[in-house]
Amino acid sequence: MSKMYELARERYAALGIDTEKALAQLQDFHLSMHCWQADDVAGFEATGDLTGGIQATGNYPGKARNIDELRADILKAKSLIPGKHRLNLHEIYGEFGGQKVDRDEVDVKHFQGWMDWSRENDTPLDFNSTSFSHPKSGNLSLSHPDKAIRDFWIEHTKRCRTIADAIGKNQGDPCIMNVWVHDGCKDQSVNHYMYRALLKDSLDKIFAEKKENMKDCIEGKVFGIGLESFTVGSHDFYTAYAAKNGKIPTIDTGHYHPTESPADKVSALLQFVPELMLHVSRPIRWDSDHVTLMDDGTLDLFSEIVRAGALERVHYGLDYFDGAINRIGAYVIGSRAAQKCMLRALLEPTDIIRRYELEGKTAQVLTYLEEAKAMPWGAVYDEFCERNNVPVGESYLKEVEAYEKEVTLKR
Ligand code: RNT
Ligand code: ZN
Repeated sequence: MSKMYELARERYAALGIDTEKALAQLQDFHLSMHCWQADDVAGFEATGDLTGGIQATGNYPGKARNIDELRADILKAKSLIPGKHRLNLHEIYGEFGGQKVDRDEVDVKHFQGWMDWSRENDTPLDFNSTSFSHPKSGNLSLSHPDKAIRDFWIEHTKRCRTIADAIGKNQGDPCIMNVWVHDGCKDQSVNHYMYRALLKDSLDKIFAEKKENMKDCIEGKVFGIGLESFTVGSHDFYTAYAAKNGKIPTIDTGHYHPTESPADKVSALLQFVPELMLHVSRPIRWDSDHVTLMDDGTLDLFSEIVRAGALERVHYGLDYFDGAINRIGAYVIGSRAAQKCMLRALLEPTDIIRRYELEGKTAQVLTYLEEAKAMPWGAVYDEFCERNNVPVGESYLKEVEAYEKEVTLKR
């Protein structure tokens, strides 16, 4: 135990906070790392461009080109992140063995290798259907007026649920499956009621079959690039759908109006839905998917979860993809930043602040919130890294740089 940690433990104890308890809670805080930072959301179909209103910018050398490279990169990143974490897969990351497997043909067998990998590496998996980057996606998929196209995507998403269920069974822990579709209109349009009725109907068909080993999440957003005027799966649409059907809304922190607070959704939604999925990201001016940092928005989000006593009701996915920086570094920086936000939330002297708030003593509330910012939480995080045998502080960079030199720059 370091001297710094011992001092920190005493300072927190004086506020009634047990740092050992916070460390144990942080150990039990599992991120679902998104596989798609490793290759800028390309996947293994090799069909071409990223479409569906999302964009990865930058051309930093060394992205993963195949499943072996992707797995190696993920394991490298995981070795520099304390704790045990999950991996979030998209359907386009299946093991297709060089065959063309269309989205309505995908099968559990294409993920058998991932399931084996998951067991070997003690990394539970989560899953996502993939409606973007495909000739049949266009501007509309599950809400397409053409029944044949809708049916294609319904079949795809049903198959993804079957795969997620097999994954959940394999790992003895539910696989969290996210549905995000980009459906929308670039310009003025008048058939909104119809598109949303079609999306509702498609979702009803997709979710009709009960599955024991997976959980469904649905992710709304404000707009996508090239689909600026209208989004079929808006937040109102999915919030209502989730509340009515007991589904899990996904809060992607880049999917709201710039001054809207994703953190404020937590205590509202959890009154009506069983659980939440997060896509923690960092939007710069739009849903730009910059690497997560320890910023106010992320701190607020995790603090609201802890204050709501909802740690166990939330799944902690990451969702960013920056093609302009070292991608292993991106994983490590973002994952560690998310952990730091959670640790700071766990170390907040909330009981004291709650009492002052109920007594109407705002200066006291602000004092404790402000002073918490300068408390020695960094020493507690360093201790966490040490106990988990991963590099403390910026020393992980040496390993990121060595891996770049020896592996990714040779690609
Ligand atoms: C897009 C959504 C979605 C994707 C991933 C790749 O705006 O955030 O979650 O980022 O599915
Ligand atoms: Zn997302």
